[in-house]
Amino acid sequence: MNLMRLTGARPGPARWWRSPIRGPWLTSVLGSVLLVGIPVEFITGLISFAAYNPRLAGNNPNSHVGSLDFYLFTWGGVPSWLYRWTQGIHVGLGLALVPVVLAKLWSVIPKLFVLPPFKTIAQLLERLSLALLVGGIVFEMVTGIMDIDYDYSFKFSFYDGHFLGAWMFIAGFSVHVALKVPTMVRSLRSRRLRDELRTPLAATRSEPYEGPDGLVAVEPSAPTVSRRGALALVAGSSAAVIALTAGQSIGGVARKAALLAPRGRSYGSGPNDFQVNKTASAAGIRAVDTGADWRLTVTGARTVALARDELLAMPMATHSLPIACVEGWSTEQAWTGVPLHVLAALAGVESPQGAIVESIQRNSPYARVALSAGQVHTPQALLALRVNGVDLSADHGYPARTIIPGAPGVHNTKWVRQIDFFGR
Ligand SMILES: Nc1nc2c(c(=O)[nH]1)N[C@H]1C(S)=C(S)[C@@H](COP(=O)(O)O)O[C@H]1N2
Ligand SMILES: [Mo]
Repeated sequence: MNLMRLTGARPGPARWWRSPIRGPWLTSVLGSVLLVGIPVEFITGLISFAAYNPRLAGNNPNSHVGSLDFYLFTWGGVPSWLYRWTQGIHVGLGLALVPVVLAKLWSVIPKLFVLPPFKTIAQLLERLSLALLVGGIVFEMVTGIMDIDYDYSFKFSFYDGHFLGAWMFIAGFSVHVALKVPTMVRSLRSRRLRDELRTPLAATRSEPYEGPDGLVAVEPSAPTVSRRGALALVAGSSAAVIALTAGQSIGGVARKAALLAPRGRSYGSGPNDFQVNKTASAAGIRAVDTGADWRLTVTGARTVALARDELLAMPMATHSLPIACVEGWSTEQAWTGVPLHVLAALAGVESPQGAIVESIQRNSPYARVALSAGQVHTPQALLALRVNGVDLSADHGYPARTIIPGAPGVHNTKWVRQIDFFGR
């Protein structure tokens, strides 16, 4: 395709892109995968934002949308596996859908460059919904992947951006689905998937020409890939993405296969060998802060300061609980420590309505975390001192860290210095 041809007598988009497999059937197959996948992403995403308990003062201090909180509940004593699964699915499925989205965009590319862009008001509205749809999905994929990669170079809060982007995207998505489902159903019926999967390159023909507004090229070029080949490429890419990331949540030897997982895959040896996001030195934790002079301060009806030995002498519990990071990785370990409700009672608060947990660490949005009543009441919620039978390592939060069942990873504060309990 040369420039003359591109600029010559208004060839129209259908002539620029001539792949013989581009057409309503292929677009509809890809669209039907997204029709299932996108709602799962949206719902697991909303769960994730709710799990941050934005309505609790103190959470998301950098957020502007925390006050837009429309959730009718606070995240409380939920099953410990819940967030691990919803967030693992959100990130895992989100990454696996990237090849599908790219293929879908490729399949409709003539539509994105239609000239003039609209002739009627109805077309204008459709174009606007397309802008939200395409702009929204690209924005969500880019910010999501940047967050997983620990790249916060964008100049807004990820929480705000990914949340508002999701709502804009879903608005465009809803309009698009309402407009396109009839076409999708018709197109899917026009060819059988089973037949298509048996059709080799040599027998690949373009779909019937639909006119200048359609996806099928006026003059299709000779096929270089069959439809089944294109679908296999997309499915294979998605499978590869899952294979190279799932190990970060499965753990054990599988973790070594998580080549796409941005965090290191080994953290030394022994009981403390599991994921570390932020090391003690990266968090600016000095040895003097965590040495013999360290005290845990608990406040409520009274204030009590406790040395680590005093905590170890209190009634302790051991629970197998996950840390489930918003970035999708998770890891389950056996934590030993003092249940939070025991500490609340020590501070004279018999029925706590919530708590604020503070870290020695400064300059981190999560150095101060608000917990809900349900989270403090959950018998399994711990101030952990030990993990897998040994003391916490410096990187895992020595002298003490909170482990809250079913809370997002960031709410499991490391290097805890103070806990304020509210209530009576
Ligand atoms: N003080 C402090 N606590 C923290 C963090 C932190 O940066 N500082 N990171 C949080 C995050 S994002 C997660 S997922 C969990 C587990 O992080 P880790 O792998 O660094 O232990 O700890 C949380 N607790
Ligand atoms: Mo995290």
